[in-house]
Amino acid sequence: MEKTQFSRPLDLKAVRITDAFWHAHQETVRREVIPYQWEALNDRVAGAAPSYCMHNFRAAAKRVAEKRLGKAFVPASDTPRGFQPPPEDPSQAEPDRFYGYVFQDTDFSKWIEAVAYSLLQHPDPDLERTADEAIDLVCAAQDESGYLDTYYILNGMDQAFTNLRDHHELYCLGHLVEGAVAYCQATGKDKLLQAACRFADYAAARLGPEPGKRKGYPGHEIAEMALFRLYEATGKETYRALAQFFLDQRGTRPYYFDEEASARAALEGKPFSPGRDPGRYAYHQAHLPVREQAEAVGHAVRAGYLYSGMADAARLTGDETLYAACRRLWESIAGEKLYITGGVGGTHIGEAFSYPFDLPNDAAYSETCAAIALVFFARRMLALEPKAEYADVMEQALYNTVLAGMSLDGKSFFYVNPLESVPSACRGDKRLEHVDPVRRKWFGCACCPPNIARTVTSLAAYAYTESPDTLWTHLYLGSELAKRAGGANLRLAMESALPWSGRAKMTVHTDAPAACTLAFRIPGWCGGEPPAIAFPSGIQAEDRDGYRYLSGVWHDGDAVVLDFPMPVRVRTADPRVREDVGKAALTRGPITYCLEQTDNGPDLHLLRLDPARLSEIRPVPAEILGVPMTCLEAPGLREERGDGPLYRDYCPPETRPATLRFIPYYAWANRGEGEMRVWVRI
Ligand code: FUB
Ligand code: ZN
Repeated sequence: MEKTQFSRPLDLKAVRITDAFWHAHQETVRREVIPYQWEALNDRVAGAAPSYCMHNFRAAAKRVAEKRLGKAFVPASDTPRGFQPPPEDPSQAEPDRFYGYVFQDTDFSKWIEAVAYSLLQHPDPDLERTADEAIDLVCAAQDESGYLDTYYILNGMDQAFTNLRDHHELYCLGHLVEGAVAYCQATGKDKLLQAACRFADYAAARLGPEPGKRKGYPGHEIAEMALFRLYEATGKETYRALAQFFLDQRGTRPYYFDEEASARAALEGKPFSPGRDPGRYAYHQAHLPVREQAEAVGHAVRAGYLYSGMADAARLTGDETLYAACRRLWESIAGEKLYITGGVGGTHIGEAFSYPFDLPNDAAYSETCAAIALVFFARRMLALEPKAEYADVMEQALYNTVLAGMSLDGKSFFYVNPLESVPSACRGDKRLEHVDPVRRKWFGCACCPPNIARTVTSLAAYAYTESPDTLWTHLYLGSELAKRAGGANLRLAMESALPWSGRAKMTVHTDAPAACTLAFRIPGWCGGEPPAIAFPSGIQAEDRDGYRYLSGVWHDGDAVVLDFPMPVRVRTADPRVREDVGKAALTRGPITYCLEQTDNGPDLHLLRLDPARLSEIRPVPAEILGVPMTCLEAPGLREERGDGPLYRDYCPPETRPATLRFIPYYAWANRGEGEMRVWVRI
């Protein structure tokens, strides 16, 4: 790993997405999700759980104003611990009380981040005004000390930072920082950034290696990568040092989470015992110092955010041991714990990674946020070393699980993304209690919808990275971008037919001949078939780590035409994935496909692909809710259910021919409730 070779995402201001596929999704987020989210944050959505997010900021702003006037703090007599159940009817809310989850503030932070990215692509003075007013309220809720977490402002700041394991203050700080940096970069307005810096300064004054400071780290990671981002945005070393401290401290002994729990118990005059569950530290990835970790474990979102922070640190410091840990963790995920939909998290117990190769389809957790966390990690690994394996997984997660998290109309969302769904089982089986057969309008714990919004609106940040003389294309998105290289101002126009066909073209516009390298990922989904890549004569080509490097002097009007084979691939899983034995999944390009009851009738488990006719599987153009896409038709068989007793003597099942119609996984559950499955018998 050579630090000099690190690359970085393009400044979002330098890229404009024109892509037919993704621009449509960005528009859905802009037109539907962002306004809807704002209504949800303000408890104005009929039929959806009120968020109380902005209510909490209003209540905290009132408290802060009263404090300034010297009014004594009187906590509610039943001061809550953790989740504070909100009244169903927002008009019943008490103006001084906190409601919802301890991390309710992050609903705002993720919303403002998505707003920032959206404003970059699509200026909107009304939305910007709403955002500015929201920022005024959030900033009014900041304590004079810089502390800014409404849960403790309203329930007693003397308790701040006493439960880092469970109470998410550093998670709130992390999301606030992410939103604030994005909003400042998009609009040039730094009011929220100043507030985020003050909160980060507050944290840095109380947490760290120096004597007198707490030796704690986040129970839910994100502050690590957010503080690295804040450091890069402001140049202030304090933030880098705090993020680095969080990484270095995690998993060391004595366990900080036990120490803080013990201190709380002592205050209450209660005995403390750490308990004997060996998994209690792994849930928070605190079972080992980060440089010793080798297996992705615990809560999958937390894990992905931690690994992203570790990769940031490796990039900023060139720390080889951190890089090696990132590599091992990446291999653990990609080699043993990744769904074919790009989802992660095989068990709902702890919303977590399960043991290697435990990837149940119906009971999958595969939280939308966890796939997003994996996208973050992949992007950071790409910045460390451009290897197509990272971009392949990033693309797989984006086009499948991340997109499946949102309905095609942007009006409902999945939190859990199973690979097999039978609605009656979801309702009848305790094991599947966490699985929704259809998307919901909103969630009490609404982490996923705003996470989708901020990811989809910032997609350009995942498509490219650059170094002074090289531009890497990781994702093929129709886009226009600017880059300075070889003493010239380049404007590059990418046209792409993905994900439905493998054709893409990059045209170079330049004000002077420019010596530089354009590197293009050769997607893993080509399946080993060689791509056809045409480029101007005089340009040198070299293949490395799944990228075609084209180097030389580029002239105005030069073009690179890429034609990637996009065969239908019939995929099987490692036989250690017990649930997939005897089954196959279909993929084409970055898209993973599934069967739905609407197209294929009920009892999808009785359908089989015909192994003798796999070459006949063909792509067919289709529309779902007016959205164009490519579906697949495959010759297959349907087993007859037959009447008879529960158990019967074996005889070969009767079958009849059936044409199996597959749709893209991301588009499932848009046509009412019904069965779905990705892995089909073969
Ligand atoms: O705890 C904050 C977020 O809520 C997590 O990332 C999600 O898994 C959900 O539990
Ligand atoms: Zn989530």
